[in-house]
Amino acid sequence: MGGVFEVLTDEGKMICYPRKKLRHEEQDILVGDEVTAQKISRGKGSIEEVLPRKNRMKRPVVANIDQVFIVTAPMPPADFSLVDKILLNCKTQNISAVIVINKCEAASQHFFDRVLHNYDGLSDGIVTVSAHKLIGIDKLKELLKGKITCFAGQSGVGKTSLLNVILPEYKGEIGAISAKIQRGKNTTRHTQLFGFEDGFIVDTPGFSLLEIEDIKSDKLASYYDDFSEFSADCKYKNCTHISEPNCAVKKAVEKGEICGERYERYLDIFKEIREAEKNKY
Ligand SMILES: Nc1nc2c(ncn2[C@@H]2O[C@H](COP(=O)(O)OP(=O)(O)OP(=O)(O)O)[C@@H](O)[C@H]2O)c(=O)[nH]1
Ligand SMILES: [Mg+2]
Ligand SMILES: [Zn+2]
Repeated sequence: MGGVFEVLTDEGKMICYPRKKLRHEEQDILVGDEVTAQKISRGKGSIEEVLPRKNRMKRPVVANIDQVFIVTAPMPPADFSLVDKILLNCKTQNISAVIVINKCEAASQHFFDRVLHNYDGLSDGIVTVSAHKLIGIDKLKELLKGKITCFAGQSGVGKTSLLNVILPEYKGEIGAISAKIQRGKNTTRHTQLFGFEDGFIVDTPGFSLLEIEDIKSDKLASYYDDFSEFSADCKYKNCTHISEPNCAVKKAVEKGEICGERYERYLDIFKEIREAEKNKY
């Protein structure tokens, strides 16, 4: 926070400033980074070096994550495009992703069906939970063991509420949902790691915009596992499933074998990436 870092060492936590050299190189230090640090006095030190990362997420900004819990809920209205994008980022960074449906006590059957229709088989599991009614919490704890897990998702879905239940000593601030605009209030402001059962949990600020930067538009479809079983039958080998003739993916959408609203969002994400590419070159 504010250029100061908490580093966990064999001797406990140490408050560290980055070495001038690191600041000079403009090498950013991320939550989750492994670093070498030099002790200066009791509980204080300096970060000397950032060690190579096994992965890094752009949003939320974290490094060296084993899995992401993509938290979604019926309230505020779920943004599945954001879920798609977080899934895409997990794929490119080799991070497993679990979809967590929070506020299950307030969700309709239609909502569960919709999540399943969109994502069944596309993540490393879908878990139904409620932070308020303490449903599914043991299952989450089981999944958290020994791993570094990042909670990600829209503002107001209940990431901090879940963490508070899992780790009562965390005491993260919880925000109400704005009744007027039906949105979370961006309550969590920074990303922080907390130890839990030989692993770590990371609470992160909610967000709504996410730019896909490391996937080229013509490769986007290759990250959609739900398309791949059909795309072999497209007329063109490099079919983007947009307007090409004899596209097996589009046919599967028409027959309801691929989730239609997920395909519609694919078109939007494709367009977004195309626009960004145009502006770049
Ligand atoms: N009905 C219901 N509401 C919940 C549940 N869990 C959290 N909430 C409510 O959802 C609202 C937002 O909760 P937070 O935990 O602050 O959400 P967040 O995802 O951390 O939001 P940001 O920090 O803004 O990203 C609060 O009003 C919570 O009381 C739940 O299981 N059921
Ligand atoms: Mg929060
Ligand atoms: Zn096609």
